[in-house]
Amino acid sequence: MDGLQSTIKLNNGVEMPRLGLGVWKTSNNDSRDAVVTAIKHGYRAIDTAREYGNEPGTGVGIREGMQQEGLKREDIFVTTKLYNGEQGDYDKVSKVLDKQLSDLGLDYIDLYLIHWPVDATYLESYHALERLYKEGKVRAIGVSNFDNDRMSKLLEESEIVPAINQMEFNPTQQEKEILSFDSSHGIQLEAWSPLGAGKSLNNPVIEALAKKYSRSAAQIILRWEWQRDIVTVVKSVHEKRIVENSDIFDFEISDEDMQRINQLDENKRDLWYDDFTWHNPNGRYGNEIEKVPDIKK
Ligand code: 1BO
Repeated sequence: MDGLQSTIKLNNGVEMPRLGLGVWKTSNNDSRDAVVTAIKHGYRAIDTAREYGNEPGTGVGIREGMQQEGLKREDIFVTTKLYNGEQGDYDKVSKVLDKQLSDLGLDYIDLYLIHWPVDATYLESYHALERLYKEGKVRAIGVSNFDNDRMSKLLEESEIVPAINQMEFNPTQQEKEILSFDSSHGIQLEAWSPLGAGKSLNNPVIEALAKKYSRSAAQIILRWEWQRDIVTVVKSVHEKRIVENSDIFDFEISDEDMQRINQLDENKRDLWYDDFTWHNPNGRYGNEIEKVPDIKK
């Protein structure tokens, strides 16, 4: 039976949970609490990033959640990302990863992604990730926000095919070309902003389907993504929503209704690399790095 512990096999054989908690735009304290709550309710995948500024809080949440639920490290799948201003050669990236591991309080990462394809550095950075993967510091490597041109170049000039491309994906942004290109190369698409920053929740088609299936709009969208075989990370810091977002396994959207959602695609991204520079972890999209209390022993 499908559930929060259902996994997908990545192209290197590693099993990754198909639905997880994301902590973008969340403070350290809120990340810690959300992660503990999510693990308590069965989530097994946690997605953070250096850029979010909340790896310390997320790490405490992971360790506290594991302790409370009697889980082992291998029961949780942790994703984090290499931030734009810290991309570079192996020596540089290796030090950054060590810092991220120390902030998270973990000794390996399950999935390490290049957060954005900084044109001057993404190839060199990916080669560094390949080496870190071979050294066993990360169990899988991948990218985020790579369009087909950048992905083609990466594939031509590297040895290991990325396991994941994490993209903005939701009913109004379905990344058809990227999805098709990535799938044809064995790269799994993963959704960030799966609810379209809340916009898709008020879409009349989604609202009508929510009524028809007696589900929330968020559940309809997350179930649609599930049936599309998209790996998804969804953010919430509220226990009720964390539970609601994962309660999508006891109903199925019909083929016809799946098509109705597929037709909502406007191919419009909310955020794209070319629109901004993004080098400050405490800047426009980051949180202040706070002192976060360690887990209660
Ligand atoms: C702009 C950040 C996207 C999610 O990682």
